[in-house]
Amino acid sequence: DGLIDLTSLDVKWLPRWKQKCNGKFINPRRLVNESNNPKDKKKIYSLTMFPYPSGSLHMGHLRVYSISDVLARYYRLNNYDLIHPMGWDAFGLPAENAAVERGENPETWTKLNIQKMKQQMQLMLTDYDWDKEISTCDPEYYKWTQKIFLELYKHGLAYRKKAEINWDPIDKTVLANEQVDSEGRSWRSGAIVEKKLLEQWFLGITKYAKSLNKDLELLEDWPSKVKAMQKNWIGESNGCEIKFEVESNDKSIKLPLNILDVFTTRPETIFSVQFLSLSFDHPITQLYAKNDIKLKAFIDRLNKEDDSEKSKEGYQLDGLYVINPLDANIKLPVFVAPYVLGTYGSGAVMGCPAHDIRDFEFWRNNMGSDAALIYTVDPINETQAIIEGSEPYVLKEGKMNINSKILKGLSVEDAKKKVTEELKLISMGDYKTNYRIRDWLISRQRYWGAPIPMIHCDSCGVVPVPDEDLPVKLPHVDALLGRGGSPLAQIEEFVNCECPQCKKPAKRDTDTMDTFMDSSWYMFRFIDSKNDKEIFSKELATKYMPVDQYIGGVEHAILHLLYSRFISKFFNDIGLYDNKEMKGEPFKQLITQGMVHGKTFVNPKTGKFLKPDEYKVTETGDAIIIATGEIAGISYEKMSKSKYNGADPAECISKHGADATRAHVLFQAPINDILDWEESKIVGVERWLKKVIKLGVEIANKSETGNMIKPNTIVAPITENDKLLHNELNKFEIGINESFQKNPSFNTLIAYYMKYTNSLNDAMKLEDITQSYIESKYLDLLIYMSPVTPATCEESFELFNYRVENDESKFLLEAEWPKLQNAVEAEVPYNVVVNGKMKFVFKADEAFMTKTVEECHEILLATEDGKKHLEGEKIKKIIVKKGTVVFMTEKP
Ligand code: ANZ
Ligand code: ZN
Repeated sequence: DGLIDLTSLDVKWLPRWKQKCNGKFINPRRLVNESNNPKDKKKIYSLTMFPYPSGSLHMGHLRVYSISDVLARYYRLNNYDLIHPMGWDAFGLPAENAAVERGENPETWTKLNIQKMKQQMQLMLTDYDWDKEISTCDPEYYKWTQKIFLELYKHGLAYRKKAEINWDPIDKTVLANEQVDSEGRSWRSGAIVEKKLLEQWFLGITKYAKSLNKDLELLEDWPSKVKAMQKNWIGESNGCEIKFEVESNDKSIKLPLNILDVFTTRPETIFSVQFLSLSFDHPITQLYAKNDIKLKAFIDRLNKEDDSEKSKEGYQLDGLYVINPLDANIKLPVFVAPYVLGTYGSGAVMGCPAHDIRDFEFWRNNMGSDAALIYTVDPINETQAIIEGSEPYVLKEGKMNINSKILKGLSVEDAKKKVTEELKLISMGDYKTNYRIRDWLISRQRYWGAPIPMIHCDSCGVVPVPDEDLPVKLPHVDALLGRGGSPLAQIEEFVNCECPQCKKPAKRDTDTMDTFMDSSWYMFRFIDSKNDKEIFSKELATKYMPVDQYIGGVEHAILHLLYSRFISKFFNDIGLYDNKEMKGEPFKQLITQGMVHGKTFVNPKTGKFLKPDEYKVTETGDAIIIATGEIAGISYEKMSKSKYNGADPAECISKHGADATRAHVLFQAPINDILDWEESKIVGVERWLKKVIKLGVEIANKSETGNMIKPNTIVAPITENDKLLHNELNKFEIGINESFQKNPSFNTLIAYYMKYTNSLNDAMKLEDITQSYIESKYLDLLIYMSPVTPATCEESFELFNYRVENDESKFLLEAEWPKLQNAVEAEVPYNVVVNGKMKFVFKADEAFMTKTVEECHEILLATEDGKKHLEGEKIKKIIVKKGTVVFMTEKP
């Protein structure tokens, strides 16, 4: 097999396929599909998350595009009406930053990268619908992104608000909350994020919070982990809104309101409430801060401090108190407290130090350690008892005690209901559902994005750009100079314009949109990417949406998927397409591929990562540090430059060929799991592919038909060995088919291919086997394998005369997916041995092996030979093995 060079195969076949397809695509099967009547075809929209055009494909891309391409080729073989597009998520910061560094235009950089990546994708033999290609930075695309913004605006879902925003001091831009990690750092630059007040554009995703949460239940084919993350992000919380009357001893203070709303999930603790806390931006706080310098100083100080320690601090508002709505005798103090979020609920919280740990600590810190606690919930179970006075009872199960007055004796669940009903009766409270999700801040003070299509006029205010003036094009700049501020604001020809309403001079909005906006709707545009009249055709979108299969990384589990769901539901609601069944959900099935980890070598003493020239790997697989002779630590970790553990897909393809690389990446791990990349293990796949080709040579040489069997010809098994082989292959064929369905599993798929190959190989050594049957099955194997290793399959098919003599222009890739055959009745010969002597041969079907020995005895007794040798014998022992039945009789 040293003669077979796998790396030459894709190089040989790619141009031939391409030529056959007139350069339009690289899979000749499409020609067959196109000539079929599309009416009776079932649609499949198989979408892979489109990449950011960084310039080079990484191993994660190799993995996800292999998965998506194999699925697409399978669908083509099965005659689906398939959409399998590819495009570019091309706006965004990296291009802008790269452009600043190089002193050139981001567009130039982006276009070059797109070209490079497209070429690399072809080297992988991926077959995408390039006729549908889109790039989000193309005016023909972002014209529609702007139109969608205007539609949102028209429907009250886009608005401007002065907001305390997250300011990234390195990238000099505003970030969405989602782009700030739990440590308060920018997801991109890593800088500690600062707060600033700016007018910003928001999209009203919170109006969709309820349906975004509820409709997760329609997504049966999404990983439950992703659904849980979405649910958590939306943060639906069911509770009660309670009204407290506010009064001030100081009659000179005119309160902005005399009722304070609080949101609570524990209304049953109403009689445990010992204080109320307000957020910094609550109207009452704001009012007091105007006259109270100490309060203002308190707020300023805590606004600057880190989150961790400040939660216990409070500032009591002098002379202000509230009244418990269920007991007018209870008057409660009011604090301003940093732990109360201005953006959640009503920015006011009822404090229950006896039943909540945060309230307990706050109370102790502000009122001293002797301040009494009012417990109203008792544990049911003694093991849950607490030391009263020194800790809160925080469990949400229990029984209401005497302190809780009208609730006494009730369970927590019943008390919750009762309190809410009581409050409803006196109009002092009601059931309330809150969501943690905030509206989507989409303004970016950057250049490389879709300009927000709005105009600011001194007389008319904010005016939308009329449809006929779209797109608002990004002005061309030769080079971006620096990272400061908002680049568009510095380009006067862009800023200065005419107000569409009054025609007086006006100014354009100089913000661009968050790139998540570009990617929130691209799956719609793919369906109708050339439409220059509308965002997309309603008819086509109704036909092809939702996406049947969305393949991508789990890193998009929250934001991108949530934004797409929001926009897709909005399209459905305003009638841009109809998707009643799935309530506007854009993705039916979500397949999340795991990360690719690289083999990482580390010096165990220093913890430093080793460069490739700092260690060598021994035959046993250990790694030795060259400088010291010590053994290096080996682990698999996320690939990164700093760990010297990266692998380059293009390099792997040039070394091993596209087929082996694709098969290896799929074989090494189930789709959802982390893939520990080890290039050396590719030899296993290479050995198999060479075996397939060698087997083809052997079968072609032995052919009785002159190698004239056409792909997809069914040859019936004739001999017993044919039948046994048939049934064995049949099991693998079932496995192969299942590997593509519902939850694709490509590591098992390739294991089935290997078993299939071995079975055919073994069968070639048998005497009583029909060559034309083997030949037909070998061609089936090639078709089955072709989604994964198209070049190897084409090369093997070339050995057969059918192609050479009949039609040189025919490719294996034009064949159809083989129809699954049934198993046949096959008989296996058994040597029947009695007391160590072989007496006769008996033939039985495969079910014989599954019977009990007693049943086997009976079956044999019913045969002629059996009667002769076994009748009347007293049997001591029976053994049934494949091919033999052994009897021991009692010695006569
Ligand atoms: C009284 C109470 C008693 C509470 C108790 C908890 C335990 P989720 O589940 O996240 O909705 N809360 C309400 N608004 C808040 C705000 N703006 N900032 C900070 N905390 C706020 O949490 C709801 C609970 O968080 C509410 O229930 C309220 O405290 C607090 F033993 O009310 B609770
Ligand atoms: Zn105007």
